[in-house]
Amino acid sequence: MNLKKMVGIEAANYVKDGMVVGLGTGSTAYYMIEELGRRVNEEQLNIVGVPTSSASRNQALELGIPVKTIDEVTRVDLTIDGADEISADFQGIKGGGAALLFEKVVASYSDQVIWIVDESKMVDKLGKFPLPVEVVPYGEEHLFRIFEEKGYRPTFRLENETEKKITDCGHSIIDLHLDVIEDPFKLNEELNQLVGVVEHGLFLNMVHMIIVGEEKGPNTVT
Ligand code: ABF
Repeated sequence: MNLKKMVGIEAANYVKDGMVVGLGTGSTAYYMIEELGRRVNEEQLNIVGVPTSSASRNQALELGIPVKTIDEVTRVDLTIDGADEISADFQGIKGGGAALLFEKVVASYSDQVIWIVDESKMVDKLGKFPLPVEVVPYGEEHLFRIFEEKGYRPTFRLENETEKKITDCGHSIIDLHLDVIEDPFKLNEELNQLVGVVEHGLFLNMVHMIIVGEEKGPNTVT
């Protein structure tokens, strides 16, 4: 079975009747949303979804899952989302799908967070996957230069050959090609202090459970 589909379906089992559910983004979260849609339609599961991107919102609506924005709920019971890399100490890089800002907002107001990944996402140390930094376009060239001077090997995320990628919030994304992040907490502090940085893809101490898709079956790690 497709490993992403396997963990998507497995994670959907943690959703119970009456829950407010954060709906992640990406090709793994896609399967989780599909399964929730099936349960809503076939099992009369009663939930409210809080999507983390326009793509997930559209998918949920097409499946008949009721949705609200994060500001229309007081709390999210459980968020299920994908990730790009997870280190041995359960810290993560997210944002390869450019939805990191909404993903981080929704996760930070969630009682429980589950990440669903195939086994290729599990790494010893973070950093091989380029770290996305979401920035305000006004002044972005200055941030880009600062990252270059620090040796972070920045590149602007592109939509196509000529245009920069613009997020759901109208921001740009600068990817940092770091190879290894020795101290994610220090880098987190450093990035948070830069004016014009809206958010970045380091998700530290934010996950409660990880479901890893392995050939032999889903492996749940808490
Ligand atoms: C989102 O989708 C992200 O934060 C992450 O970038 C991506 C995971 O990708 P996929 O599930 O498509 O491999 O959750």
